[in-house]
Amino acid sequence: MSASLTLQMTDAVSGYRNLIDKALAKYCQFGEGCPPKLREAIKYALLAPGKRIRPILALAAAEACGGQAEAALPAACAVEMIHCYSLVHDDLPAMDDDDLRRGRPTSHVVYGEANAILTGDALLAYAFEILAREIQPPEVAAACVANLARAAGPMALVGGQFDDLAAGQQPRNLEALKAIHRRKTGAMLTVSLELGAKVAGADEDQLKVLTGYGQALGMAFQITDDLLDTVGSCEALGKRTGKDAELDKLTYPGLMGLEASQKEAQRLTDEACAAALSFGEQGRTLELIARFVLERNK
Ligand code: GRG
Repeated sequence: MSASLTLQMTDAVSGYRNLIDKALAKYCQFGEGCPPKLREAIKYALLAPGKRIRPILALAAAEACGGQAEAALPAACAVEMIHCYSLVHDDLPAMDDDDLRRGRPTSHVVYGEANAILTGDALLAYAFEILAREIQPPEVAAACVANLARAAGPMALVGGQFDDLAAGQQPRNLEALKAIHRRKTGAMLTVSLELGAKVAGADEDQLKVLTGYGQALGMAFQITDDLLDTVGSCEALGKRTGKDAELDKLTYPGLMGLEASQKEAQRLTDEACAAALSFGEQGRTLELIARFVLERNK
């Protein structure tokens, strides 16, 4: 990644990251009834050094639509909680069986399998509590709950994961691959933007542009993820590489080759950038995020 893009990106999102990290830490102060060990396991998973792309997208979308980033913080934290739950469960021995995530041993390695399952369950439920309790007005809260539940549910995240795990029994073609990525990766990125926009009172046209941006970004993100699993470094990524081949997963480089995959990721990134820039100056951060997703090495 170019040094200048790294600098611009750090500059544009470090304020967002600070807000998000402080809010996530605040949400980890559980009251009576939450066992101390469970609190520790939740903090371990949620406060680990991830890229925070989804919550950053929520805040950037709120601002692109003329709203305040702070008002979108509960929505931003809720999407990161769902994302972290999905990572903890994805790493379990029954799923991808990983021992390294975000540069650290995975939750089940540190806390045991049953406790890692419960950590994910807790994050899943807590995300919805936060949305329902903290988003105002109540109609917007209800819309956010419904959208996030859909993105995390059987027709999106869980359905995509289900088919991904059964990749050996799926048709091995581009359509099947795209259908998995749209649900497993794209839906959570797109809903992050939608929630931020809804809190900011976005209109239908703004939501439509953001959905287009999210879909292109989601696919570019996943192609890059596949490429990094093939040619990236375990050290930079903080997770094991070569897992896709080991698990016989359907991937872009596997189906299209490296060069065509890189070209397709570039095309989708250009599409996302054009959508972002239709917001004018207010869409600059979204444009930077799209370029970062393409050029990232972790
Ligand atoms: C268990 C329901 C359920 C779903 C799991 C997260 C997931 C779905 C699978 C992880 C494997 C994978 C490669 C998913 C697609 C891309 C993705 C979600 C990568 C991880 O997200 P990043 O790169 O991670 O934003 P950080 O750690 O930076 O937040």
